[in-house]
Amino acid sequence: ASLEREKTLAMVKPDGVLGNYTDEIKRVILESGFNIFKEKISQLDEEQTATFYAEHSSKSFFSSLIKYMTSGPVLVMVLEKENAVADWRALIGPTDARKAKNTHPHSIRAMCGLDSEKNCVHGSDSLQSAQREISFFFNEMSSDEEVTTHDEL
Ligand code: DGI
Repeated sequence: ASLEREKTLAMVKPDGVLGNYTDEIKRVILESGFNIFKEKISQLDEEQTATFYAEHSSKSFFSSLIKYMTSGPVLVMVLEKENAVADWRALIGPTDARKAKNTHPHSIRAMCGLDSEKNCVHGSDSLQSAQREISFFFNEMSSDEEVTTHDEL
């Protein structure tokens, strides 16, 4: 019987890419049973970031978040696995990387994050968010290069 596969959007944020954490993060992803269905490098601009994080537009940290997210390239990936959305969220750990280091020492944010903003990675928080975020990166911005598609393992 084939298992129901779910897709989620994962991102290595600029601090993770610049800190050379990409290979280690991909190793953890594959060891945790995810298939990397699609991936590409992208450089977000301010407008794209504001759209991606629209739900936070009224927050005090919004302008700082946009500055951070546009500070360098990101690696976006569509991960595929049974229960992918919840399992990827569990693997990355809490939003605040300082908390992650205390309570989830084996999480990805504990490994490469710094604080509640520079937290190294992103993961969709629901199936609905995953669908929106996947189409944001892989449909609307499909003019980006370096898209690769992998067969299921
Ligand atoms: O889904 P998450 O990324 O875990 O967390 P979220 O949806 O609450 O916030 C989205 C991003 O916004 C988060 O990854 C980093 C930034 N952020 C969240 N809370 C804070 C924050 N940035 C700052 N400076 N301060 C915050 O309290």
